[in-house]
Amino acid sequence: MTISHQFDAGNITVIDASNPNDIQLAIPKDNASDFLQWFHFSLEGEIGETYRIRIVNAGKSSYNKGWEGYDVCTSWDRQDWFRTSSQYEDGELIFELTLTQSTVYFAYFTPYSNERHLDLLAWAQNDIRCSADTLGTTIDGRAMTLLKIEGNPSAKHKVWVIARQHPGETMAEWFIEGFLHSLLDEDNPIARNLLNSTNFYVVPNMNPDGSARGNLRTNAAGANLNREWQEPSMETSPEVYLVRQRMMLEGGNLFLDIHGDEELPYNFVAGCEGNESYDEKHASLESKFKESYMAISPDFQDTYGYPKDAPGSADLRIAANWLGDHFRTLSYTIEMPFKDNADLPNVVTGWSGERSAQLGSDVLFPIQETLKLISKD
Ligand code: GEM
Ligand code: ZN
Repeated sequence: MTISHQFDAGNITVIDASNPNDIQLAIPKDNASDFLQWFHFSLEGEIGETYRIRIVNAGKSSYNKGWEGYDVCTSWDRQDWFRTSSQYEDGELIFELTLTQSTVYFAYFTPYSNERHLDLLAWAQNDIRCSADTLGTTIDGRAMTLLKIEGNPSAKHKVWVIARQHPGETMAEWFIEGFLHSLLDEDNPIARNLLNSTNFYVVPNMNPDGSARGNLRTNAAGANLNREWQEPSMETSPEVYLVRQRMMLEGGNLFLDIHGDEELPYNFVAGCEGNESYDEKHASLESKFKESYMAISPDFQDTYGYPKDAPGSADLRIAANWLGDHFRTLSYTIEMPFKDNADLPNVVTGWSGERSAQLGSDVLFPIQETLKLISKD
């Protein structure tokens, strides 16, 4: 029996794999940091044999409440992913599977590989309205790619959508895939309406190095990019430095930062209520965005989410907070679950890449509705 992780975003350590009924694994930390939660590995064994796996350091992960009610993402063909029932007991994540073919893959969430990322960039540029800018390179030498989608030379709005600052939150790039497919769909009336008045600036992967390395939360320098927005540096957070620099150059009327959440089994947003600059106008834009999102998608809700920041207490190192304060406009963190949407569970897949893509497609409507309010200014 062989456990392997030597592939894109692979991440596991084998403690003891001598007994198929008690395979002991551990999740390594992100490089140069103490964060740990993302895992991705393959198991090759005997068809018909049952393998029982214990991730023995699950209780030491960054968000260990994330294992309560969590089931491991599993795939035979690396395309179709489903959930394997799992238990979180005494700090260990335990699951077992009987092989119906010789190799199976397990991951914290459906992976989004660098190859798929490059395919998405290439596919998008096939559309004459979409062009790519390399803003610079990351610490490991990967391109920081901005996609510009411009439908009308006289467009007056600019919308920015960035994703996967936290590389293990792969649902974020699945969201972008769905978002781009709908935005560039010539038969989508909301997309056509939006592109008549709005240019889009999309960064599908803010952290390509951390993604390939199999990190949960950091880049190649061990930086948590979503704490770098107040003072980014080319030395430790070039990804943020380059994108923020371009945002300052271009400006923007609406900003979305796409993430995943380990603990809350819901889709939700986190806003700028703690910013000192937060006012009634900003609050009205947030209300419009949320009510529009709930109108178009029963997968979105506004009952559960992060505790609200007290007035004036916002951490401006966080992208959405810094952007909302600097540009004085709607700036939301969108969160999707690693578990499932408890309001609309799917016992086979849990929350999935496909459902993330659908939510990304649906976000066109709240963007449209919120820009109508912004246009009235
Ligand atoms: C979160 S964003 C944190 C937002 N918190 C509040 N109170 N606005 C992060 O970076 O910790 C996003 C994420 O990691 O998914
Ligand atoms: Zn995140």
